[in-house]
Amino acid sequence: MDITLHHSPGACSMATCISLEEAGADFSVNIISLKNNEQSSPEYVALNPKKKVPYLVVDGQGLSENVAIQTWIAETFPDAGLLPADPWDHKRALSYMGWFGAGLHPHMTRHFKPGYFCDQPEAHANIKAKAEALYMDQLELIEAELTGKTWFFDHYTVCDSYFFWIYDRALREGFELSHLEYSTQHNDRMRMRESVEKTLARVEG
Ligand SMILES: N[C@@H](CCC(=O)N[C@@H](CS)C(=O)NCC(=O)O)C(=O)O
Repeated sequence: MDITLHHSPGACSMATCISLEEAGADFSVNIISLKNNEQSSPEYVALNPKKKVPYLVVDGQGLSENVAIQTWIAETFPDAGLLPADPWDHKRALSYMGWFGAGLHPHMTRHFKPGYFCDQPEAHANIKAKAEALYMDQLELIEAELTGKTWFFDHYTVCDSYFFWIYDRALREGFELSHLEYSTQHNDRMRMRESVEKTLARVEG
């Protein structure tokens, strides 16, 4: 299988990369620098008109959306056990990933790029403050889910890879997270995993 992950440093495709490492997949990474607006280059738009990362190309076929890609990784490399086997827990895992992708990520985008949403620079600080508050509300809910737990389920899953990015990105944006005890411990635990060490060294620089 020929697998290429299109990724930008700091982007949510970091979670995809961690899961590919966890799966033991043989894959290459193609850097699409969002900082340099490479997602809008004619070459990339021809590949992925959504102008987003992650984008996974497997034997010439492309797949977008973290939820779908993470599910594909887990199902293609079943020995890694990256999704719960129980049907209900399996759907709960999809629910977590849907939540991270649709319930948190958009707030982060507003914090990171307020100019995408409003042309008036004087309003940007207000957009950022609201986005941070909305993101933090959701993080408090995740903290409750993680309380007393090592991982989201009774073993490591793609939800843990995805949440690593959700937390890490907030840290990079300067959000105060230390009071989120279990989420912070989750992050510390993740940083000790080979998949995360490899990802940070390989694609984050
Ligand atoms: N719904 C997509 C969202 C992907 C997304 O928004 N990725 C960001 C990076 S974290 C991106 O590519 N942004 C392009 C831009 O900022 O123009 C998913 O969950 O995979």
